[in-house]
Amino acid sequence: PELQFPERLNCAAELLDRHVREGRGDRLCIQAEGVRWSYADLQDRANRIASVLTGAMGLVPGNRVLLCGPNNPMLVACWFGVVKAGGIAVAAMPLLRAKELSTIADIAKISHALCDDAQRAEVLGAQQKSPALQSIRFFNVRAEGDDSLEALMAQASPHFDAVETAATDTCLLGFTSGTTGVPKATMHFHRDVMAICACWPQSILRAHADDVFVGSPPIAFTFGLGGQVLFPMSIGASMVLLEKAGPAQLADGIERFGATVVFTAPTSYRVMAQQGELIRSTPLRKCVSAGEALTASTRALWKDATGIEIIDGIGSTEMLHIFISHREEDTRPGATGKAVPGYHAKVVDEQGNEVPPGTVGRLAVLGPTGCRYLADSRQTQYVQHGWNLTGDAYLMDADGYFIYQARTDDMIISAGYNIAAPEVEDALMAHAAVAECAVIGVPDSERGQIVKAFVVLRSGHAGGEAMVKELQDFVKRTVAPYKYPRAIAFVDQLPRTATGKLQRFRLHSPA
Ligand code: 3UK
Repeated sequence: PELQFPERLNCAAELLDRHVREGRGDRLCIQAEGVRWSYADLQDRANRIASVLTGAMGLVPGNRVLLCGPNNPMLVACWFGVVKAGGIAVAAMPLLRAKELSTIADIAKISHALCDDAQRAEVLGAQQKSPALQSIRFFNVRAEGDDSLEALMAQASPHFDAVETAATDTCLLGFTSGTTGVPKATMHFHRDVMAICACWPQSILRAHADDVFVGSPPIAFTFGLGGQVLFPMSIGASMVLLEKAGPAQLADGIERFGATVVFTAPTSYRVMAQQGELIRSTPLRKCVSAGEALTASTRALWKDATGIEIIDGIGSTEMLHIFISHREEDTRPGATGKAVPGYHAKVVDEQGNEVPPGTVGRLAVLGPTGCRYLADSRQTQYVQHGWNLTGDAYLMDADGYFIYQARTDDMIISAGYNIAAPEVEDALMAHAAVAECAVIGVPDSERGQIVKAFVVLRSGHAGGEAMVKELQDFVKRTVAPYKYPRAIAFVDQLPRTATGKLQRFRLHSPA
C-alpha cells in the first residue's frame, strides 16, 4: 500500500472535499431514514458546522469535541465539521449516561460538544460535573425556536477551507470498550485515518464506488467509523446509516437500501442467518465480521444460509482498525487469517521472543498505525520494543495463518493444563438448552484454577443438579474431558460492554 503522506494533511479534506473538487459532488454519499445526501450535500453541512464551531462556538485547532448520538447523517456531518476545523473528534457510545460522559469529558479534556437532541439531558448532566465542557449545541432538535445547531448552520457560511493540519496532528480519540475495567483514550492522527483506508480495504475488502455500505457498530467504535464511514468515502462509495441496528433492523436495512457490504459482529450473523432467504434476495455480496472471534460454526451457518463467505478480521481501538484478516477466497475455518499487507504480526512469549509455529503466545503487531494512550501508564504494557501487544493469545500454524485462542486474561491454567475459555464456551453453546454462556478460571487450592461456567438457559429449561451433570457430560463428549466446567452457575444475563463484548472480569467479583 501507498503510505507516504505529505507533511500537511487533513483527512476530512481527503475523504470528503477531494470528491467534490474532482467532480464527484453529485454522487450519493449518505442514505438514512428519509435522507439522501450527495457528497456535495455532506460537504455543505460539514462546512457550515465548521463555520459555527470556529465562529460562535470559539473552537481553535486542537480542541476536543464530544460527539454524541446514534448513527445518523448529522452525526457524520459533525465528525467532518470538527475534523475540517482542525478539532479532535471524540465520539461517545450512544446511550451513555451523564456520569460516563463526564468521565470521558474529563479524561479527554473536552471543551465543546455537538449532540443529538436525544442525549440532551445526559450531556447537560455531564456539563454539571465537568465545567471545562463549555460550549454545547444540539442537532436533530424536534422542538421549535431553540438553540439548535441547525439554526446556527442556516446562518453560517457554506464555505470552509479545511485547516491545514499536520499529518501527525491528532484528529480523533477512540475510547476502548472497557473489557478490563476503566476505559482508555487512544490518539489517532490524520495520517492514521488515511493509512487504514489504504491498507485493509484495498487489499482485502476490494469494494468499488458503486457499493453501498451498512453496519451495526456505532461510529464511536472505530470498527464502525472505519467500516461504515471512512472506507466507503475513501473510494467514493455510499453508506446507509441505521440508528437502531440489532440483527432484525440490520437485515431489514440491507433489504430496503440494497446494501452490498455489511459490517457487524458474529452474534449478529448468527441471528440474521435465520433470514437467509431474505438476504439471498438482496444484492449483498461482502460480509465483514470483527469485534470477537468468528467460530467455524458461525462461518458455516452464514455460508449455508446466504451463500456468502464472511471476511473475518481482528482489529482494535488501539490499532484503529483491522490488522489480521483474509480474503473470501482464502479462508481457513477457525483462523482469523494473515497479517494485512502493510502490517506485520507474530506470536511471542512472555519475554517478547517469537515462538515456533503451533505454539500459543501473545499476539504482537507492527504497522502504520499503533497504540498511543492519552496520559495512561498502561502504554508501556501495550507497546513493547515498538510492537503492539493486543492482549490476545494466538497461535500461528505452519502455513502462517493466525488462530485465535483467547484474551490472554482468559487462558485458564488448571492442574497444569492450558484451557482457553472461549473453547469451553463454544462447547457449551452447542447444547440446545444453552442460550448464552461465559467461562472463567476461579482459584482452587488443589488445581490452581478450575473452569467455571456462567450459563443463561433458554426458556423452558431449568437449572439444577441434573442440568449441571448434563452440561458437564456434554462438554466432555465434545472437547478433551479435562476442559469440562467443574463449577456451573445459572444466571439471567451476562455482563457486556456497550459494544456487546463480554466483561469476564465482572464475573470474577461476587457483585
Ligand atoms: C477482540 C477479536 C478475535 C480481540 C475492533 C475491528 O474490536 C475492535 O476493537 P476493541 O478495542 O477490541 C479489540 C479486541 O477485540 N477481537 C476483535 N476482532 C476480533 N478477536 N477475532 C476477531 N476477528 O480481543 C481484540 O484485541 O473493542 C475491531 C476494527 C476496529 C476495532 N476497534
